Parts: sequence; structure tokens; C-alpha cells
Amino acid sequence: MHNIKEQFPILQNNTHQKPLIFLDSGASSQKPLCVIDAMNQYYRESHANIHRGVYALSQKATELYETARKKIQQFIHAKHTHEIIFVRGTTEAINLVAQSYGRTNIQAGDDIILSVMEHHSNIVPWQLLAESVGANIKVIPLTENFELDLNAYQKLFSNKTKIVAVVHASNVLGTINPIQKITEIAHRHGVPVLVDGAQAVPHLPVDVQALDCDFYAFSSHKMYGPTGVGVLYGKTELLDKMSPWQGGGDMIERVSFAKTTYAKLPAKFEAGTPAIAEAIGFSAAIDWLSHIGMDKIVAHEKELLNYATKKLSEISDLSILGNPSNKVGVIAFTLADIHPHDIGTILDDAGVAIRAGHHCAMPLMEYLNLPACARASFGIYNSRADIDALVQGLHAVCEVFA
Ligand code: 7TS
Repeated sequence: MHNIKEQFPILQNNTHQKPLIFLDSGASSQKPLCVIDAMNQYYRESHANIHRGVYALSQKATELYETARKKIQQFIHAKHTHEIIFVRGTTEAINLVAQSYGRTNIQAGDDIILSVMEHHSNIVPWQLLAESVGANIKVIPLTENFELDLNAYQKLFSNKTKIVAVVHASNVLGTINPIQKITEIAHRHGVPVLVDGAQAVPHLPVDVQALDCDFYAFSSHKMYGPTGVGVLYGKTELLDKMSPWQGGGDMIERVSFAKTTYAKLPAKFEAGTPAIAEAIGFSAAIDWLSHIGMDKIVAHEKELLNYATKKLSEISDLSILGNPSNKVGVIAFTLADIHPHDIGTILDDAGVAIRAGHHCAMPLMEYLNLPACARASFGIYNSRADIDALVQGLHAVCEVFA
């Protein structure tokens, strides 16, 4: 891991004359040179629109785009390449399922199960659906350790339950949820499960077949790839039955004013010209992650999390939110009664970038009875020295407010 940081041009820059210590990878990770170069090279050498050209350049671009799909399939161990649908990101993936699967299968009086630790992007799409069809949202509460309360979860099911949508790893608490168990319980009731994997795929090896989830959503930009592209994985038998949610070029088989028929998977869900360069950059990020090895990434981030937890716990008046037994490299905290925005601003002066606020998880904040909190989240490029800089910066915050 020692030369990883050197591969990130942005981490060679200074902020306020200090080297950038980036501890906000949960919001979006930085990009290694190989990803930046892959996109650059694509525009210089291979760009044309895909799936339509008879000429060599279009075929080359198509091949690169479809190779990206194949690499992602292998990375998350999906059974088929056509189960990988390119979308703009996690948010769009969840909206797709809510609007396409949801509108066909969820009716007035039906229940949708979510958890209290969801990001807004796994709450609001379901609320939009629930409002328009007259369905209800049921919420899985947390245990004292800030893990999902599986006993309470089991009690939420009835013959009205139509889908479960839960986060794999929380963007605030870091909690890694037992997806396999959650899926097994839902399937016993004949209910499909959507997993929001935005914070899991960058940090854990993910095998969608072993998890046995029905849908899995994630974003490239949190896993060292570019913004503007992400994935909806879905099981073939579900995706096949779902209607397209956007219409346009590339998603049709035949169009006439009398009747239009749709293309097969995955094209059915990819209307219009997609983010081609971004998919190719995403593909480079997957190659890069695979080359390092997810096992090494897990070990490095776990070591960092343990170190940071120990160091931050030594600061008096600092409280870390939650103590789940299994978590990714995310630490949310409060420091005395200092506003998290003040913490973030003072740390920024020291060159340390963290996030402060509600983290797009307002229902969780309400549950925790907090208006906001500060959050440090780690990536592959972070080191113990970065944690030391954070700790030093937090001491400076305490001095300002002493
Ligand atoms: N789900 C989770 C668990 C997330 O953490 C995020 C983004 C999203 C969904 C949405 O992803 P997008 O790529 O579609 O925007 N989380 C954060 C965060 O924690 N800080 O900024 C964005």
C-alpha cells in the first residue's frame, strides 16, 4: 500500500499551503492516474457512439463499453453480463427499481420495508412510489450497537410486504449489515430484496450470488472511478419481467406508431447514448482494484479504522457514533457541543477534508437525536499519518473553542 498515494495526482496538491489529507471518500473517492488516463486515451483514440456504427471506430468504442460491463459482472460475481445495467449511479439505480418494478408490483395498502440507517436515495424514491400508489413504508429500527434489529425486522413482514430495500454498509455509522440473513428472511416470505451497495463495493469483496439479493445498486465515483456512471445489478428473472422506465434510442427492438417492442437485457434499460467514457474509466478502476486485491484493501482499511478509533477515543469530549461489530472505514463523531461545520472548517484550514452535516441521512440523525455530526471516511490511499493529522487538527479545534 506504500506507493498508492503517489498514484493520485490530486493528493500531491496543497490546500491552504498544506498537503491535502482527504478523509471524505464516503462522499466521493479520488481518482488514480490510470483511471484519468483511460478516459483521456478513450477520447483521443476510440470515441464514437456505440451499438450503431458499421465503422471500425464505433465497433472499438462498443467493445470497450461492453468489456466494462463484463469486468463489473466478474467483480461482483453476477451470473450473467446482461444483469449489469449501466445507470448514472446508485440513486438512479434505486429510482429505476422503484419506478419499474415498484409500479408493476406494489399497490395501494402494500408495504415497503426500509431501515432507519438509509441514505435519502434509498428512502425518497420509495416515498415517491408509495405516495403515488398508496403504499406504506415500514422501518427496521436499530439495536443499541447501531446494528439492524433483525427481530424487529422479522416482525414487519405480512402478506402485504412487497419489497425490502436496505443498505449494505451505512454511510454514517459504517455498519455492515448481514445481507445474506436479511435476504434469506425476506425470501422466506417471497419478498425480493434491493441492496444499496454504494458504501460496500469500494471496501468489501461483494458476491451478489452468495448474497442472493435480487437487486444491487452502486456508484463508480465512490470506488475510484469517474462520476456519472454506476450499476444496477438485477436477477435475470426479475429484470426480464420489468418494463423499461425510460424510452428512447438503443432500448427498442422495433418502433412503429402502432406498437413498439423493446430490446433484450441489458439494452432495455439503457435508453439514449450512455456515459461511454465514464464506463471505460470505471472499467479501469475495477482493474486497478482487482490488481491490488480486495483482501488487501479490507486489511488495510480495517487496520486504519482500528488505529483511528483508538486515537479519536483518546480525545476528551469526542463521541464516536455507534459501535457495530462489523464496520467499514467510516467514523462519525461529535466533539463537545462544537458545531460539526465549525469542526470541518477548522480542519480544512489544516488541510484535512472531512464531511459535516446530516450526510443525507436525516431520519437517522433524528433517530440519534442529533442535528448533525462530523464524519471521517477512509480510502485506500489513507495512512496512519492522515489519522494523526486529523487528531492534531481536532486538538486545534478544541483549543479554538476552549
Ligand atoms: N447510498 C449510500 C449508502 C450513499 O452513501 C450514497 C452517497 C448514495 C446512496 C448515493 O450515491 P450517488 O452516487 O447516487 O450520489 N453518499 C454520500 C455521502 O455519504 N456523502 O456524500 C454522498
